[in-house]
Amino acid sequence: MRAGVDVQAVLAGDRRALARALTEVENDTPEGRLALDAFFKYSGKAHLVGVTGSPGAGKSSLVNQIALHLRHPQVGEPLKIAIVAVDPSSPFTGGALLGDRVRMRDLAGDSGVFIRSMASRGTLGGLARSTSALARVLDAAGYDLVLIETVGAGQSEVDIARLAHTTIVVEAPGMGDDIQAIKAGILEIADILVVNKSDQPMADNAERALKAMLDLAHPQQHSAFERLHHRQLAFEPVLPVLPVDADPSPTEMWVPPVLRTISTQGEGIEAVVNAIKDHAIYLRQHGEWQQREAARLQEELNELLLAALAAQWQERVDKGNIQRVVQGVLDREYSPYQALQILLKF
Ligand SMILES: Nc1nc2c(ncn2[C@@H]2O[C@H](COP(=O)(O)OP(=O)(O)OP(=O)(O)O)[C@@H](O)[C@H]2O)c(=O)[nH]1
Ligand SMILES: [Mg+2]
Repeated sequence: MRAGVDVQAVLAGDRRALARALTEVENDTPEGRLALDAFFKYSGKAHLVGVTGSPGAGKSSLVNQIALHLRHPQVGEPLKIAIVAVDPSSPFTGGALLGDRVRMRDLAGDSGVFIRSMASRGTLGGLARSTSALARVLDAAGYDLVLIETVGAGQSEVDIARLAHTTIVVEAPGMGDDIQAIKAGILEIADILVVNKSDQPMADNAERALKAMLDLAHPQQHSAFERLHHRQLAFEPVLPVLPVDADPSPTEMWVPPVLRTISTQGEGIEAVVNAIKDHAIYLRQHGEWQQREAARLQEELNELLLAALAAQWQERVDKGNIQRVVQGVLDREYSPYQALQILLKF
């Protein structure tokens, strides 16, 4: 017999129950959906930290070191850490998972760490949704910090920045001119920039290039989150967008630090951990933490509503009729707007 998700056991810290819950949620089963509903009210506390960057830049090594550091702090209590590795099953990076597991062994056996690999299957949108759902379960399960590793590639980078409170972009030296090409895009998403493999030659160049890019960037930039969400909300929301009472001071802006690390030797990690903590403080002090939660939840609701309305409409309407109207547009018989009027009457 198949047991469902034991929400209470997950909340009580049962790792096997958690693993099972994550599987159901990742597979988007009916049990998984019910569990997500039940977990929702316990979520909203964890600091979600995205780690992205080029294949092989050292993301897994860095994540490993950050987790180790937070588990063995010099002062204070160790945080409970969850790691979600979005398994890059792309042809470029296939096979990285085994390596990740090997490096993650430093953390194995620590009951305050939970590591989960996720297969990146399905559509990008689906991946973003399931990453967000897994993070929500881990958050509800009491993990203080959820590190989400994903290979930087266009949309997935933007998705991670929209999900995470703090986005770390990891680069390695020796990419020469590529670093310029690393697209001004990373400035849109990076809250913390890391030049990993600084034991290698060209680390200075990489650092300089990143700093130069930052200097060139618009000085008025707020955090990555703000830029993305303002852009996102430029889309017409279907639901009213409720304002959040927050007034970020324009005099105090988060400037993404550029930090050097040697993840294989654990060097420079403390500065990264401090930057993560500082960023969380910054977000909270400027009301961005709350704004971001609000924006994310409202977007989610908006998306669900749009999808449900479209599905309802499609169920109601005869496919043949839709096709005829679409054909009418292709034949220039109706304009798209006229077609819409017809479709809405079906
Ligand atoms: N010299 C040097 N090698 C490093 C450093 N950090 C990581 N590496 C090595 O670089 C390789 C890739 O490291 P990973 O941590 O797997 O990189 P990744 O970005 O997670 O890789 P993918 O997930 O496959 O994109 C491994 O062989 C690491 O041992 C570093 O600071 N210095
Ligand atoms: Mg990796």
